[in-house]
Amino acid sequence: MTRRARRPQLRCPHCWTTLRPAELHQRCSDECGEESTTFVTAPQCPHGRTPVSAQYCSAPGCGRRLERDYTTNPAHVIAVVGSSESGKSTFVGVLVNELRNRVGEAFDGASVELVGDASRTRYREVFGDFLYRRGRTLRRTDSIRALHALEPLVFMLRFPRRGRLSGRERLRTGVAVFYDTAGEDILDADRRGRLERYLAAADGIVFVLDPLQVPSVREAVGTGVVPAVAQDQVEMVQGVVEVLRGSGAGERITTPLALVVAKTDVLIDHLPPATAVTRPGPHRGAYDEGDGEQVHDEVRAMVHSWTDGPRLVDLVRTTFEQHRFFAVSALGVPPRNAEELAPDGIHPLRVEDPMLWLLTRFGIIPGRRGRR
Ligand SMILES: Nc1nc2c(ncn2[C@@H]2O[C@H](COP(=O)(O)OP(=O)(O)OP(=O)(O)O)[C@@H](O)[C@H]2O)c(=O)[nH]1
Ligand SMILES: [Mg+2]
Ligand SMILES: [Zn+2]
Ligand SMILES: [Zn+2]
Repeated sequence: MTRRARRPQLRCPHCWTTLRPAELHQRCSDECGEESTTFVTAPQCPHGRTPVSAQYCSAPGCGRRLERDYTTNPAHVIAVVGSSESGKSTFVGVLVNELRNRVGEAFDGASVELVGDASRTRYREVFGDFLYRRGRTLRRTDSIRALHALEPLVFMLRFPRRGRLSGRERLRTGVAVFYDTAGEDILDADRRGRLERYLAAADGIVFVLDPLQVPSVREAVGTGVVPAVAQDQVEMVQGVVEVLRGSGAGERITTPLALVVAKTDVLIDHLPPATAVTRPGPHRGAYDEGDGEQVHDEVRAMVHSWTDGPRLVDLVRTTFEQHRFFAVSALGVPPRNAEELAPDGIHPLRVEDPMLWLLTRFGIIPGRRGRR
């Protein structure tokens, strides 16, 4: 397993400026009551009082708040890309909920929490309230979401990990930063510059493949809620490759790529009888590599059978040093219509798999080779 050397510097997750820790700003606490309140990080404010613990980006025009968890732990940036309406936002929204609520159960003593009020508010307003309180789909026309586009969701991950030699349990911590891009970002030349910066900074990429935008699949599954768009999935992956190359990536791209077939609930009747895709993920206390490989083989074969599938499989094989296929259903069942979710709620299937695989790449959780 290759793990990238950690960078000594820190990057602002909002403006991507690289900063040295000593360059970060701090602010006076409310009690200080002085007019001029921003200063270069120091134990005390210029007025001799204790500053707020958070630090702030010192890049001109940014000044965004960086939580302590972010500035003191190695950060792993995960970019979520894919065509319009492929299910990226729903995937992120459901995954965050699963990580916060269920990962502690599967990984004894682990916790995953959104960091800072900005991330928590953004999650609630953009994802959580729609999906879990109002039973609504995440419509891209929604103005709140447009406003928050490309804002990061920052998580703190804490996983207990037993030292190989000492046998002692220590907490492995890491920060993951999630970006949910919009489908248009890949194809629109004006937006590519921004996407390029995010992808260049990414330590892992989740590419969401929408089976319902593939002509052969769309034909096979028939009616139901189908996306208004049908973008060429190969072209989208190709677009991401071009963006990565534009930002200086070499012939073989080293950023791990998770290719995630979304919306598997619509494929149920078309999967092989003993499919691994519809049984719940078995990852408890570690990422189960055997299961991961089985799903990978099956999903790769499925993608291969799609319209233009062989081109897609070939493209990722020749381009990405580390890639793996996944299959998830964020909702578990198709939505009732374009606006409303099914009345019995959200029952995700394998939505955590890609994230757990990436966490093994980052060295935050262990991978386990089982008997199979
Ligand atoms: N059947 C099914 N539909 C889903 C699933 N996840 C998302 N969808 C539907 O797919 C459509 C698009 O979902 P979004 O999450 O908004 O897709 P997106 O990729 O973020 O779209 P843009 O932001 O426009 O690029 C919505 O109608 C969702 O309800 C799923 O797990 N199963
Ligand atoms: Mg979206
Ligand atoms: Zn900044
Ligand atoms: Zn002060």
